[in-house]
Order: sequence, then structure tokens, then C-alpha cells
Amino acid sequence: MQKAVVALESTVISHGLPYPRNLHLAQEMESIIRGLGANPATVGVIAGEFIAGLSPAQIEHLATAQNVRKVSRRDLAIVAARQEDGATTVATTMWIAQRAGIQVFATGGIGGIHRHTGAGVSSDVSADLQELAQTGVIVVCAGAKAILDLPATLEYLETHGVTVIGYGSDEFPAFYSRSSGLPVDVRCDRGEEVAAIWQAKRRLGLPGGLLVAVPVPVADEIPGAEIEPAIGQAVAEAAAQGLRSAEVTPFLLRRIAELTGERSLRANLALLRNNARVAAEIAVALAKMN
Ligand code: PSU
Ligand code: MN
Repeated sequence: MQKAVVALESTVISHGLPYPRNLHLAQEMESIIRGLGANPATVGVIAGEFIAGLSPAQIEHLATAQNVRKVSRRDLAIVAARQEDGATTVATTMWIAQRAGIQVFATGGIGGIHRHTGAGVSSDVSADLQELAQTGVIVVCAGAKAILDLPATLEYLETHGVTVIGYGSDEFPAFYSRSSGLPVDVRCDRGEEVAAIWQAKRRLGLPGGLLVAVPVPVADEIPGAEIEPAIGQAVAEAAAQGLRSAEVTPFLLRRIAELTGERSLRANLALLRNNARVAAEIAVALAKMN
């Protein structure tokens, strides 16, 4: 039997959570995965080298170092040529995981299409979406934050042939909240069901990833109506400051955490741990089938 492996991203460590919670969480996700019989492989860039399976010291470095570049697809060649360190997003973690032969990846929230603040449709579309369309990795997340335009994000995934699975859920979850009012394509309640859909997709020769959306645990949920004022304020501030490109998402995440305090941090940590568990279940089921 081939060994089950779960990839983990590092942008959430360097840019998504405050120190020292980021470091503890990264260590905890690895130990949850080990406890379920799979190997964790935290992904990142060290001195220009793409690594799937960072050492504890390398994880600590990315958790503490200042000014670590957030590496999306467009940044891969820059950090490689300049031998820089980097924290990988969902897009680049998928790309590196696939090169390393890893099929399952646990994260918190994926990037998506941002809400538009002025006239027209937002042109801020995360590279995560395009990566899901072309790179063959199962991504386990808690949906996407409602800082994004969730209907537009799901339309994009549909257009590009990305199957969206609700894990124990008929709805696409909205990160802090368990529901968004938007349906998923199919519901699965066990890792084996996800593994079967993945195997069928591969057998059919369909390219791209699979998105598995797991609602935040009930005890840590923040209902949409409670989180929405903070989201609205953060989105308005980002627009007023004229933020663009890679700085938008980290700004929104930090402002919402500031505006909602310890509670949003607790929800964020709880859903990351939960996603590590679900990803390990899927990876173990997949290893048994192979
Ligand atoms: N959403 C979250 N937490 C995160 C991110 C998104 O709730 O930490 C990070 C992930 O690494 C994701 C990236 O891949 O932000 C998306 O950034 P952008 O919107 O700039 O593509
Ligand atoms: Mn963006």
C-alpha cells in the first residue's frame, strides 16, 4: 500500500495568522495528520528551493521571519532565480504538491473572486481558481471567506470544470460560517466517497483539481450576520486605501481579525485543524484504493 500524504500551505503560516499561534497551528496540523496514519508535507520555498516536507526548523523560520514573500504562481520564477524564501499560497502549494506526487492538500480558505467595490465586476481573481482548473490535487478547505464574491467564485469553478464537494454539507460553507445559501455539486460524508470521485476523474482523463469544502465545526461558527459588518468595513477600507494585487487578501484577513477579536482567530484555528483531519481521512482512503 502506498503511504498516505497530506500537503499543507505556508502562506497561512507567514501571512494568515499571528505569531506564535501560526507556529503552534502548523505543528498541530502535522500531528493531527500523523495521528490518522498519514504523512504531513508542509510546502514552502527556502533559498529558492521548492520543498514539499519542510523541516520543523524551516517551518519555524517561515512562522517568525519578517517580509517572507507571499508566493503565487507569478512569483515562482522570481524566488527560484533569486534564491529567496517564500510562503506558498493555495495555487503554488498545489503546483509543488503535484510535482512531488502528493494528491491531497489541506488549507483554511481558498482565494476567489473579490467583491466589487465600484462599478462593474471585480478584476481581482485569485490565481487559486485557475490552479484548481489545471492542477490535479484534492484541496480540502472551509469554503471561501465572505470577503469574496462567493456566487461569482462558484460560477468560475463551474465554468472551468472544477467539481465542488460538500463534506458533510449540502451547502458551500463560507469559512467562519457553515452556510452561504449556495449549493455544492455533490455531498460526501466519508473519505472513501471523495476518493472514489477523484479516482473516477483521473480515470476519465479530466484535468484539474477537486475542491472539498468542509464547514467550520459548529462550536466555533460565527453566523454570517455577525461577521458581515466587519467584512463590509474591511472591504471598504481596502478600497479606500487603494490596495491592489497580493496585498489585498492579507489586509482583509488582518482587519477582520482585528475587528472581531479572539473569536475569529478561534474559528480559523478550529477549521484548519478540522480540515487536516478530513484531508488525512481522504488520503488514507485513497492509499487503500491504490
Ligand atoms: N483565505 C483565507 N486565509 C488565507 C488565504 C486565503 O481565509 O490564509 C491565503 C491562501 O494562501 C490563499 C491566498 O491561497 O491567501 C489567496 O491570496 P490571493 O487572494 O492574493 O490570491
Ligand atoms: Mn488578488
